[in-house]
Parts: sequence; structure tokens; C-alpha cells
Amino acid sequence: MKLRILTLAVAALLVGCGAKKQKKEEKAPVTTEVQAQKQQETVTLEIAGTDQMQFDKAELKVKAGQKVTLVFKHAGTMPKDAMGHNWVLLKQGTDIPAFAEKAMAAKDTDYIPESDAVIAHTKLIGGGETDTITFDAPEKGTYDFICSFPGHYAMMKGQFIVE
Ligand code: CU1
Repeated sequence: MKLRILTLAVAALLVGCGAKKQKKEEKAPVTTEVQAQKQQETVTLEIAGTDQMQFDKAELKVKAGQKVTLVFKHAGTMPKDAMGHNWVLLKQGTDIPAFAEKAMAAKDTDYIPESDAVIAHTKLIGGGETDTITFDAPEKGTYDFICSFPGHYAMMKGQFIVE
């Protein structure tokens, strides 16, 4: 008897398009809310380096407290030895020319010198390669990012803004 009622109920639901629609509408706001919340907690940024020794973006923006996923792509075709790029986020107040000089001497570690100035960095990549990193956004403020491949920082730099 119970099963019969259930079958009827299911049939009624299937037939009654209106009822089905209502159910969907009830569910929608919850899903959207969860998605919005997730979006606030995490952010995905994309930036690329080129064969012309440039980043394709001069500015990246995130919100304080966000988990940042950064997708770094080398959009060119030149090999790593000739036109390698990385993305290095530096602490506020870092002396960039001094850091770059240290980086130049750090070939064995892909030009990432031993330094407490680095907040986050990708690996060094060549044409066609991609590296993805995740890190927590630092506190509110404006930070510099550079490519630490020898001679690149003068052209390859930008601002990472935490709001
Ligand atoms: Cu570079």
C-alpha cells in the first residue's frame, strides 16, 4: 500500500511539471550561496610571460584572506636557457635590484636565491610550459612581483595588490 502511494506520488511529480519546477527553485539559492562563498575564499589568477621578455599583466588583484591559485604560462616558444621566466612575489620593502643581483647568482636553484624576501614563486619555465602554484594572500597592501631570470626584472615586473 505504501509503495503504491509512493509510486503515485512519483508519477504525480513527473507529470506535474509545476511541482518539479518549484523544487528546483527552492534548491537554487542554496547552491549559489555556497558557490559565492567559495569564490570569496579562493581566487584563480592567470599571467603569462612572453618571448618579448614581458608579462602580459602589470597588475594582479586579490582580497585579503583569499587562497590564491596562480597559473603562470610561458606564451612564447623560446627555451628556458635563453628566455626562461618565473613569477616571484616579494615582500614589501624589498630592494629589487639587490634581490635580482642575488638571484642572478642562484642558477642552481633556477634563480631563486636564498632569501626571506620571497612570499611565493613559480618554477622557471620555457616556451609552452605552465606552472601553477597556490598560496595565501599576504595582508592588505601593494607588493611587487618580478621575473628573476638574469636581466629580466627591469622589464618583467608588476604589482600584486591585496585589498
Ligand atoms: Cu623572465
